[in-house]
Amino acid sequence: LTPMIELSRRQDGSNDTTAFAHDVAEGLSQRQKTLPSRYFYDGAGSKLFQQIMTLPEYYLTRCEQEVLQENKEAMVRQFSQGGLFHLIDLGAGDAFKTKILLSELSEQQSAFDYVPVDISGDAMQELSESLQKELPQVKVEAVVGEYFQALKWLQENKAERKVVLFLGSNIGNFETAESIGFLRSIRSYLQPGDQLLMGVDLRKNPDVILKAYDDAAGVTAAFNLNLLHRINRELDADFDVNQFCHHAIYNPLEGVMRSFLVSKSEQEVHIRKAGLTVHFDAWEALQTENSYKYNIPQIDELGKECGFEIETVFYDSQKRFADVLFKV
Ligand code: AVI
Repeated sequence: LTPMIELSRRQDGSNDTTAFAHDVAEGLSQRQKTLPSRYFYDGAGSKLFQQIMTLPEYYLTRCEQEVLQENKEAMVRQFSQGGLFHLIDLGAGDAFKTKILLSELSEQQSAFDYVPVDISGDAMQELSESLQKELPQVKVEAVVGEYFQALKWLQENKAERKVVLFLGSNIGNFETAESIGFLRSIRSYLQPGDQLLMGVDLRKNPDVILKAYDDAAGVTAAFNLNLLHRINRELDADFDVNQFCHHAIYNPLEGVMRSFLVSKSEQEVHIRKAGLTVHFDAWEALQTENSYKYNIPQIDELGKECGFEIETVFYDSQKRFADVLFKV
């Protein structure tokens, strides 16, 4: 059996209920209510996200797939320059896109092992099994945990060469200060010769961006609203989910897509496991997600602030998305 390291308490990938209750209570007690987007990804939320990735409006996944497909040879050559390495995939999920690189790595007979990291234990189990069938020659050591827990893994294996993958524009869901903190901590566990391949959604026509987060079929709305269903399920709450709607706006000055849940009426919600009663005014907005879009000079600056230097920028044919290879 493929080894799995379990860093989260629960197998189903959901976070510890106490931490969830704490974060929900904190977010909903603020004057401008918020909920952290990392709680989108319970079982139902992860399935909805998989659906989002196939939507015609959600260009990000297809664009990144094209970037990887068209540049896999060059990427793998650049990864393999320094010999034996660990390929660490932060937020691997079903690793649909990483498999493009894994096949190419096998093809070029690179000396590496694969360390997918994800908060979903189910996803890591399925990925380990699917890789055993599809690419049995690849050595896999899946890690179940949040990003910061994965950093511990990096620390323990500090001396060995590493290539870190942070794909899918996941960096976009961090605030700028968080991005800096996160990239700096990754950097602190890396050595000269190590690399980071990071997926970034680029600034573009605001209409294109907006549609990606407000699709015609309403899958993104369901994904956003699932957060309330999850609070009902896990924290014994009584959100009337029909009394909320999804609303998304793009601010082209800041380059940020913001998503909200808006209360359609004045209402009270009881969240028993958080010991909280929350009042919503009619049309009060609760912010659930930020998705930052960047241009390359901003990414260059972000990298430099965190001790990384751009080695190569790989684009899709429409320059909607980039995978940026950094070196330490
Ligand atoms: C996971 N993350 C990069 C997605 C994004 O595009 O910000 C999550 C998402 N939210 C709505 N649609 C997709």
